[in-house]
Amino acid sequence: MSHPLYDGAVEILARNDLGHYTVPTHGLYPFQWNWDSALSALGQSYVNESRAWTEIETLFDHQWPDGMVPHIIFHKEDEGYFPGPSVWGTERPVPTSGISQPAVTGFAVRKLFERAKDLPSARARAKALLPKIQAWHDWFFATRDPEETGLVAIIHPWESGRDNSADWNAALSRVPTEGVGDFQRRDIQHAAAAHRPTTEQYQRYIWLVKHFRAQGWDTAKLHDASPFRVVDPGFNAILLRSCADLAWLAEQLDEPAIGARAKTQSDKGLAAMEHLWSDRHQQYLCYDRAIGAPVDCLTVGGLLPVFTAIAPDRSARIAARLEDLARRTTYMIPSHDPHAPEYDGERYWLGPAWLIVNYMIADGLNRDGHTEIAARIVGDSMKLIVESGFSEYYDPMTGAPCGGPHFTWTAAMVIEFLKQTGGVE
Ligand code: 9WN
Repeated sequence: MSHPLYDGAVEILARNDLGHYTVPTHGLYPFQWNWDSALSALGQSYVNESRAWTEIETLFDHQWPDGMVPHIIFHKEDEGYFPGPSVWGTERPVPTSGISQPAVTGFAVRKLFERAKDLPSARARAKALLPKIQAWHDWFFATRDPEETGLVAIIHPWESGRDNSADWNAALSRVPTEGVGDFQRRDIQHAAAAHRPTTEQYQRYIWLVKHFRAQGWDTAKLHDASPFRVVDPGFNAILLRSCADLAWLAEQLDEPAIGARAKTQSDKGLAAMEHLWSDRHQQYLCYDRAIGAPVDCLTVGGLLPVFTAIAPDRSARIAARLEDLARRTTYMIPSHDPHAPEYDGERYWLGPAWLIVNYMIADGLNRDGHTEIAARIVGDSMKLIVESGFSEYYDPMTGAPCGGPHFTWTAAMVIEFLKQTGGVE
């Protein structure tokens, strides 16, 4: 059965499909992005199962020998994006960036496997991916958690996927801008400057890239060498959910050693996550590892832990926080609390709602039985599409479309929501 929104979403996936990988949107983001690919594969799996596996396989074809899976793969040249391969200078056979992104692939591969129609192929493809995903997780724990706390730090705001979140303001202010040199931003040629990070933030982003490049992209050195080291509860929750899902997959695929390792990582991380809980704010907070202090900031990063198996009491409190936000917002979920001073409803991760975040949070809420607030989140997501199209993100008060148009992972999430709610068969 066809449905206009389903058809529209399928059209966007096709429009952005370059054969073995998908761009988030043409123009603004002309390459393959890490977590975009994993989440987009979910929607794609209903349209073309084999193509969905290919999306993730392509990503892992560009895994570094040390286990890292880069956040961007520059499959072919395109002058329309800054910073491109010459700024990163990672000297990989196919150029890539030198930092990573939220490790949502373990979760996505489990979903692809569970819903597969072609089971023999799914078994073979999941089994081949399993050790690669485990190597990536191991790389995170080895290089980003040198003191073995159970939680990893990001060393660049771009790694979080929530680039200009206020969570990074204090840590980023300690990153210098001296010596960065002149550069031309390309993003504001494709999207409104008011929807994007500031140029001062870009200067600090680029300073970090140049600093890491000066270390020869030796990823074992970068954590300690970086002035920016933040433990993000959202980022860790995604990684820990992927570890748990990988453990589940390993059991199905007779890989007991991977299963045991992944489970230990998930259990240890979940216990450590408790240290990020704030009783005062009734949500999790980031932790600035460079100065050893929590980050007093109310962002969606602190609500995302509901995506992983946190304790029922914590999950209930997150649900209550979301209910409170729902009373103050037209379209859930604002990426930043509208009462907070830094809130800006159109500026990227300082307020706007993102469908991928809505999807992950609704998934955890449904699992834990908080179905009413989950339904509100899914309902708002669909309303945004009907009213404003398949945009990158949306103003949570007005519903105005922001950022880039014809967005792949937004379309993929629409397919997911339609399937979940029985909107399409
Ligand atoms: C930098 C592709 C990516 C997403 C991120 C989002 C944005 C890039 C940018 O676009 O970041 O990685 O240039 O602004 O913040 O989450 O993966 O859609």
